Formats: sequence, C-alpha cells, structure tokens
Amino acid sequence: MANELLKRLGLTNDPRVVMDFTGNETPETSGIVLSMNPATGKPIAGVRLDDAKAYEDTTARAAAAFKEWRKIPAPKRGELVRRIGNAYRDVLEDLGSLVALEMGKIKAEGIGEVQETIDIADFAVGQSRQLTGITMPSERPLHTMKEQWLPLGPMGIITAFNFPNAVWGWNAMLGAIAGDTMVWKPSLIAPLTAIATNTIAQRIASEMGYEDIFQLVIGTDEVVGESMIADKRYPLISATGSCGMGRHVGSVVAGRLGKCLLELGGNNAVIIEPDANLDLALKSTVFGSVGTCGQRCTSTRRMIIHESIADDFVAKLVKAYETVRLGDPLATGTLVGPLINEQSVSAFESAIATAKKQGATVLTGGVRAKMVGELAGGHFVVPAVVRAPASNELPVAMDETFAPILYVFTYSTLEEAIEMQNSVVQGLSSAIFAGSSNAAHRFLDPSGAGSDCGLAYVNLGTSGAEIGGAFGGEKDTGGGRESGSDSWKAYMRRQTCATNFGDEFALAQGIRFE
Ligand code: UN1
Repeated sequence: MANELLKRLGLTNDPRVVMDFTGNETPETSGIVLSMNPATGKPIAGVRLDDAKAYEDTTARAAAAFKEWRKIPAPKRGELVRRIGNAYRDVLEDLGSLVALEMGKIKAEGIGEVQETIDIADFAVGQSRQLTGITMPSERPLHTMKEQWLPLGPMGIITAFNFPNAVWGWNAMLGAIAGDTMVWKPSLIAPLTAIATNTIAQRIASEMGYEDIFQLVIGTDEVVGESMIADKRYPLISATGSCGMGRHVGSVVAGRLGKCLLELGGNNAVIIEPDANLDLALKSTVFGSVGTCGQRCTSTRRMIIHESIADDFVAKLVKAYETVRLGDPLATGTLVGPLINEQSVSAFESAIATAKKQGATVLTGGVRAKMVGELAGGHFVVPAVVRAPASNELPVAMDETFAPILYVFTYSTLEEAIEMQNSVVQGLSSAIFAGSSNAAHRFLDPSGAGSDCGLAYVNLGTSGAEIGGAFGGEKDTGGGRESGSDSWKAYMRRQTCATNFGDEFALAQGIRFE
C-alpha cells in the first residue's frame, strides 16, 4: 500500500528516492537517509543526500533565478501560487496520507496539514495584489514620501519533522508572491513528504517558464544547514525547530547581520475558570494535548484549572484519555499515532520519571504502549495526565517535552493562573476557557498584563491555528511571525522613498547649509 502511494505521488521514479534499500543505509556510510515509518519502525524508502557541491549549485541557481523572478509583477507571481494551490487540491488525500505515513500523525491531521498549505496559497494569491506600502506627508514643501516593499532575495527555509508540508507552505507561498526564490532544507526525518511537496511546486513553476524558484536540498545539518545559515546569499533564513536549534541559527544569522524568522518551541497552557463551558474545555484540552501525539509546537502541555473544579474535571479528563484509540495513523478510527522515533519515546519516559521524582502523580498513561502485529515495532506511548504536587512546584513542566504529557496545576485567583501560564521561557500559544467576559478580557488585557504569548485564545484550545492570523510567539519561541496577517512583510524589504519635485534645496529638520 505504501509503495502504491509513493508511486501515485511520483516518488518511485524520483532519482533521489531509493526503493531497493537494504535497511542498513546511513548518511555516513552510503550517503542515504532512510525514511522510517514511525508506526512500524520499518523503512519506507531511502533518500539520497545532497552534498556540499549540490548545496552550492542550488544556492547559485536560486540566486540567479531571483534576479528574474523579482521582475515578474506580483499579481502574476500570484497566478503561479494559485496553480500550485490547485495542484495540492488534486493530491490532497494522497499527500495527506504520505504525511501520516512518514510522520505518524493521523490521516485526518495529515490531510488538514496539506489543507493548511492550500489555504495559505489562496491567501497568498490575494496578498499578491496587496503588497501595499503607505505614504506619509513630508515636512518639506514639494516633496513626497512613501514606503514600498521589494523582493528580498533567495530565502533558506529550514523545517522540522512535525509539519513536513505546511510550514514550508506558509513560507514558500508568501515568499513566492513576494518575489523571492526558495531553497528548502527539510528535516531528514520526513524527506519523502518534502520531495513530493516540492516537486509539485517546482513542476508548475517550470511549466510556467520559471525554473529554480522552489528548490530542495536534502542534507545533514553539518553539510547543508550550517552552510546555509552562514551564507550571506540568503538575506532571510526561516527556521522552525527547538529553542536550542533556534538559538544557534539566530546567532549565526545575526553574526552576518542577516534576517531570521524563528518559530521555535512552545510550552502552552490552558486556563480553566469555574464558570467555563466544561464540555468544550474538555474536548479542546484532549485534542490539544494528545493530537499529533503531542508533537505540535502548539500542543497543550499544561492545564491550569481552578481548584474548585479540578478534581471532577480531571476525573473526566482521565476517562476521556482512556477512550482515545491509539493505532495505525492511516486506519479509520485512530485518534493518536506513534511518536516519531525511539529518542522521543525515551524523552517521554524520562520526563515522566522526573515528574514522579519531583512529587507529581501520573493519573493515566505515561508508559510505552503495547501494540501487536506490525505496530509492535512502532514508537507508541500512552498519553499521560500528570498532576503536579499541591505546591504547584514541578520543574520538569517548565521544559517542552515533544510528547503527549499534560501537566495539571491548580489555582485560586485568575491573576495567579495567568502568572503561572506566563512563568515558562517559551511564549507561543495560550488559552482560557471562561464564562465571564471579564476573565476573557483580563487574559487578553491590552496593557500586556494578560497572556504573554503570540497566540491567545478564548474558549478554544492551544493548537490548530487558522492561517489568516500571524503565527508565532514571543520569548524563547523566537519572535517570528509566519502565515497570515502582515507576515508577508518578513519576506520583503522595506524601502522609504522621498522625492523632491521642486527646485529648492531643502534639508530636513530645517537645517540651513548655504
Ligand atoms: C507547528 O507545530 O510547528 O496551530 C505548527 C497549529 C497548526 C500549526 C502548528 N496550525 O497547531
């Protein structure tokens, strides 16, 4: 079945894809990385890695293509993106299934991810006619001032395994209408999705006569990643991954005074007020914490619940967790698939062990799941609900473990809850469930005294953002904004233009220089 899917997506004929792998290939020994099915622990296919020369050639091509692409009027660039979005529509189910096969999220979420790319393509098409600058009055007579937005250059896009299609989509669709060319370094854990995704964009661009706008370099961090972030030919590096990775990328790019768009870790919390719609809060919290097996940067990692309702709600939550069906991500009825690899299983187990040592109680899950048949080789865990000690002291919850662990804390006043929610180093997503609009407004307090995150939701969970808003977060999440709103500005350079349409020599600030 997997091979049929790869065939339909054109992967079996791709020169980079190795179908007659032995299973012993490694990047070091054979220059091949194996794409593994996390649900079985077995390889799906091998992928040939690009070397330093391929990186160099690709970068040179992207730089040359940029010089031509930027000349194409933006609405025409939008036409290319429109066709690409439609091409993804044609393969929505297959490409979504490939995401599920290679990354392990359930098929509905895999399809949802590709839909996110289609949505941002639609958004970018409209945006291609709205790359608007502003005018401002000049202080000098017979002068005008305005701002315009210009294409930026070739951009490097570095993506993580967990959204192997959509995060590239956010960047590439906006980058394309902005007049940039794209070189994508995908995670080596999900290279097949990257090939299938990029091939479609590249094919359509070529059909329209624009070669080299969308390129892919599949290589190791040492050979490709490090070269890319240090390379001055990329005025912008957009990187998604852990806070540690972002700190490194950010400092190297800053060292050459380039621009960075960072979308890093989250340690997202939901606050649940006693007057909230608890049914809604329950469903949203379960999806937020176990969806994608806890491997979204927006996953709900902490629940901060009012002490008066905590025991009842937690009992219901545990019950709901126990009905969540683990299994093959591609099978109907599965709600949670595997973690990506054994390293993630170990990180999950070790966080649980640390939580126990720190006085927490594991209420459900927290162990490797026993699966049968093919799935016995998969990286399945039972999602955990972990109650913090009454003191609310639980240092392990301050770290982002990329796995389905929900830490439960209690509070008595809303101020206290908001302070707890803001007490972590990351600042991506946050949510409150509340019946009173005062509580909701305090959470969204325009003075900044509420949630300190880039995303703040009322009566909805922390994950599952729509593409129309700017996506990203503060503090150690890196400060970048991708996707909707005015995120397109990150992919362009701003130019302030002033024109003197008179004959007088006039200096600003009234300076006289006779
Ligand atoms: C990510 O996990 O890197 O808001 C992105 C969400 C998705 C995007 C997640 N739309 O959960």
